[in-house]
Amino acid sequence: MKFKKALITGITGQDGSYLAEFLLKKKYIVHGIKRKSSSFNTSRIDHIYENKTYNNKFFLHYGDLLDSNSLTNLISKIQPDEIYNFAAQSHVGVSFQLPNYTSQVNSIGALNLLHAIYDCGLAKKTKFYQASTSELYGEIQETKQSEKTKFYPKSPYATSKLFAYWISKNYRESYEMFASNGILFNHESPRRGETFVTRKITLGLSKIVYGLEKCLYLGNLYSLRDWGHARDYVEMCWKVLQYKKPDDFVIATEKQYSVKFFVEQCFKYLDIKIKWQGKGLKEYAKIVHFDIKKYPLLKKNMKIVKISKNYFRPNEVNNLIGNANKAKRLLKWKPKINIHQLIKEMMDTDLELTRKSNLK
Ligand code: NAP
Ligand code: F7E
Repeated sequence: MKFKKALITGITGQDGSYLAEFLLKKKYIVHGIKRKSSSFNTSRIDHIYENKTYNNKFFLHYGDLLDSNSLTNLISKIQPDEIYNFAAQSHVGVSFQLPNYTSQVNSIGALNLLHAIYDCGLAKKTKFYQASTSELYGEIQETKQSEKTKFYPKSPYATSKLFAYWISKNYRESYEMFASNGILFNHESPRRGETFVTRKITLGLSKIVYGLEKCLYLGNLYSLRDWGHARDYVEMCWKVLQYKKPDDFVIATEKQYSVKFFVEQCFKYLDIKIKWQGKGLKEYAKIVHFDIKKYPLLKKNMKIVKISKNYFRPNEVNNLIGNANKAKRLLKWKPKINIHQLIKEMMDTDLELTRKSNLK
């Protein structure tokens, strides 16, 4: 039996790790590109590498989206059936400080990959998935954003992803390449990077509960996001490449919540009652009720969440909510995990992680 071969860029990231697990369960041979790093960067995939079931099925290679030679060499050697381009400088806030680097990796990096496929003579064989994003909608032009909504990127990150979106379409139309865009709305998990807001909240509150930190500092509490679960969404990325033709799909839960709501739900899950006071940069949440036996290190009236101007962006995307009708209809997909299940999984994992690291 011939197994399909997939190549994943960004395999050490949140989505790359979940997609690798998903494809291995589907009997794919999975190759991943990891960057050279001065410290270990494979914690999200070590468990796969160490799993004997996946001996000779899971391979890691050094490479970089900015090193086109490494991409051409790998693609020519592996001859993958599917490539998932997840590699990116993916932090919107950071992209304002690293606009040039972000554009190189996210825009030229995607082009490097597409052209490597073309140069290797694989334009008609290798399917290409581009990790596009709801950030393309930025200053929204329609209340629920679909594949037809006009883009209005508001950050170097979003603008760099706009190039990647269009260059993928260009290669589709110019060379009949199977190149598709998944326009994914925010998706989170216990493997989410620690500087993205949901993980910052679940990890930050866990550290406070265990006495390792005193306060959680956040930026804009009022931005609205459509948050799904990464494990759920990578299945969708795969489905996008199994569709009969290359196309672009919005993936979203179609439900919207504020950052403040996410914070409140985490406290609710912990069974700690808080009260918000103040406005603007002076807004804060203080503890009004909790069980001292369960949380001996907390104190009543302790200011547990404060606002810091450091976490505001020069230009904010305030309001995102997707319309995933096309994906539901054509790919027979719907999200399985709701925000409360997501919060439970993230809080439980971070509490356990903090408890263990506290014992060391
Ligand atoms: P992530 O956790 O930040 O992972 C990014 C990955 O890209 C990491 O493996 C990183 O390697 C790698 N990378 C960065 N620069 C690279 C380079 N120059 N060459 C090769 N690899 C490089 O991101 P994610 O949340 O999994 O998201 C996956 C993709 O989907 C990204 O393209 C992101 O922009 C896009 N996206 C994400 C969301 C979301 O809500 N998560 C929504 C829409 C779109 P290191 O581990 O070495 O840093
Ligand atoms: O911010 C606000 C922040 O950094 C969400 C990336 O995966 O999803 C992600 O981009 C919201 C923003 O994600 C803090 O201002 C408040 O309004 O978690 P985030 P993001 O910017 O939506 C899209 C779809 C991607 O494609 C990206 O790759 O939360 N916020 N206080 C904060 N954000 C952060 N990071 N830290 C705070 O303290």
